[in-house]
Amino acid sequence: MVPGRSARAERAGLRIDRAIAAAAVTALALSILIGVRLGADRLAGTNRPSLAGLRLLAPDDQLVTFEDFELGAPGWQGGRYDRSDPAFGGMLGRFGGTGGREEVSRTYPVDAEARYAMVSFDLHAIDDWALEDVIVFANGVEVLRQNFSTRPDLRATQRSLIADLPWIEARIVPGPETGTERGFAAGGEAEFDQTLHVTLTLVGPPDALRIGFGSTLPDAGTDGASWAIDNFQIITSVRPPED
Ligand SMILES: [Ca+2]
Ligand SMILES: [Ca+2]
Repeated sequence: MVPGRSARAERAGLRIDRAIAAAAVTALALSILIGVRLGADRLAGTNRPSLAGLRLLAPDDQLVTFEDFELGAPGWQGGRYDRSDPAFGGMLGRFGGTGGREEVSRTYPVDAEARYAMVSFDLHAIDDWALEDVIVFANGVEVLRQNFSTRPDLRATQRSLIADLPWIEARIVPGPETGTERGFAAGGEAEFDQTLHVTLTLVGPPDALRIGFGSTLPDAGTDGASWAIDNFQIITSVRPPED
């Protein structure tokens, strides 16, 4: 369970976990093929990648938030907002290194009946990365560590590390512009930009769900390399996303 979950919800979540385990068996064969291509891996070392998908609102779903950051980034602790490059538009960012700590976060109320929370966003890695990480947190727990580089000698080892926890699934798909020069510093290939579409499915979300971000970039500034978040969405449901 996500930290903060009530005992009643944990009992319900145990039943849900078994249902998810059965569904995951059928999905695993296909997802392994995609995961190898993306280089996804579990933090504990077991390959367990999966496909990204677009979720449309169903009758049981609740839209908790959708934020495109075109007018600002209200409610984000440590947040800032940038719309200085028209190729990117408004986004939550840009940020540099945080020493690996969660320094940008927002907390959302979750309906007590919700069994799943699907958190999705675009993750931009801008300019010259050398396999440093962007880290995603759920209620303070590290759930995803994604490194980046468009340097030709480092690009092949880029990968996603998904926490080996029973209550988290992650789907990561490169956006169509990834690996090209999109904006900000326009230099050589090392300053190309990347965009990943990330979807996290949390089983048994707590009543107050905090999503946070940090990075291991060495420089707190954003001149050499930076990251940003856009199109941040949370949907909760009583149904698993595979339905
Ligand atoms: Ca935007
Ligand atoms: Ca760039």
